Amino acid sequence: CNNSKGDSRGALIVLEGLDRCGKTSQCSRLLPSLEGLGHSVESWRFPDRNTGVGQMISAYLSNQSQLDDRAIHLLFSANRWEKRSLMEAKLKSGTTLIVDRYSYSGVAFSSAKGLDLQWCKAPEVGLLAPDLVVYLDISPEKAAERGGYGGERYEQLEFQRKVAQSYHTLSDASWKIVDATLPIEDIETQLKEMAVDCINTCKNGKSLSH
Ligand code: DGP
Ligand code: NA
Ligand code: NA
Repeated sequence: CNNSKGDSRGALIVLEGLDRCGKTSQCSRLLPSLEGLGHSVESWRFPDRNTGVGQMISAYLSNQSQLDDRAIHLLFSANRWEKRSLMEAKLKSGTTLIVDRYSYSGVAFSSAKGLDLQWCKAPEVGLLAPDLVVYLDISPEKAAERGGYGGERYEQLEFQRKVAQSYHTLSDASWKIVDATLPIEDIETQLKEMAVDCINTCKNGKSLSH
């Protein structure tokens, strides 16, 4: 397709799912595979634990600090906001971003604690909208069997069951659901195909939204 404006942008591709669903491995496989096709790609993740806010989040997740449920919710959101302008610049310059967790994690994990869904969504309004959301689908029970959880705050079966319900509530028809129990190569093939389609749509002029 001919993009006469010459301003082709990168795609914002988000992977979501329960802890131990395999997102992180898939993100790291997708990166070189898209680069191999000649695309400019970066792999990002939220929470980004490298910032000051990210360090507070990390301390909370490893149970080194206690925070009010709403306070930590807003910190997770702030952690996305502090990366927003860089995210926009990267996308506009033509770089595709593969993002391991985004606003949906924010809403799914906090609403699983019983916080009001609309209250959880509010601080996410105005962040860049993903071009593609892929949900790596696994039951909480199967996820828990996978080599055990790492011991962080949310890695408990009962809680993950609630997170799964929240994701189910949040998901819409635009989400691509991938069976996370398939062989790792099969998941990779599906993801690559979806990502390439999405990158091409964005290149061909689909505008960035929020
Ligand atoms: P990860 O680094 O992907 O393992 O994420 C760390 C944990 O934090 C994981 O259990 C998911 C959870 N999480 C990720 N983003 C958010 C968020 O925005 N809000 C809340 N409450 N939890 C989140
Ligand atoms: Na985790
Ligand atoms: Na969406």
